[in-house]
Amino acid sequence: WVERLAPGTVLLHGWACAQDADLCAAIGEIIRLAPLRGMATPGGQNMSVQTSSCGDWGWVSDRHGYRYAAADPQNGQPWPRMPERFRQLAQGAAAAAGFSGFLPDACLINCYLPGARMGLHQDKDERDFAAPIVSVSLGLPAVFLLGGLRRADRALKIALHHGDVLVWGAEDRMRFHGVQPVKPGIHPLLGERRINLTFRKAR
Ligand code: MD5
Ligand code: FE
Repeated sequence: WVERLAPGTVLLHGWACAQDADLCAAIGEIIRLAPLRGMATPGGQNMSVQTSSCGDWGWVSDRHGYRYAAADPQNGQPWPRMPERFRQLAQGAAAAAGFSGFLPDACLINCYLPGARMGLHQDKDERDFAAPIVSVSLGLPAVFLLGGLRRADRALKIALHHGDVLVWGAEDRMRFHGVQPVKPGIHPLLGERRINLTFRKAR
């Protein structure tokens, strides 16, 4: 079912469940070409989440800052192509949430092992804040923190399960958000991890 959490925030429960095996196979192929890796923040902290990317642009972080890069810094090669089914999934979910014509050029793959978390932050490395962001949750469940436009604003806790798709746009695009530490568990398809696909228009 479709749940509007805020004016520009829509949770599509189980939206990706029917194609979970196809998505997992595609993720496996991408991370064979561009392996998941831990990145350091500009402050020198190691992130607990492991990341990779596909599409025209990949999100990278190092001592010089956060940015989108056309090549994987680990091997100098372009990121793997974004599979057609990824683009269709993101575009369809965005349209169902009221954002038609979404054409993502970047897909970040975040892998959370038990204990991994993401601190409160805003997504502001993209050029065009008018495009929505689409997030697909797979594997172990997680508690998502949906904050406000200021860091100190109280955050809503939202349970995200396998197959859930969240779309953010308009006035909610710049909300602070994060993910609480993932609890240990075993998912039948993905095993001991949560994978999140984040689709964006980076450039
Ligand atoms: C995740 N990833 O579950 C999340 C899904 C990231 C990240 O946050 O930056 O890699 S995307 C959540 C998101 C994106 C844009 C806006 C908002 C949430 N929001 O306004 O809450 O790995
Ligand atoms: Fe984010």
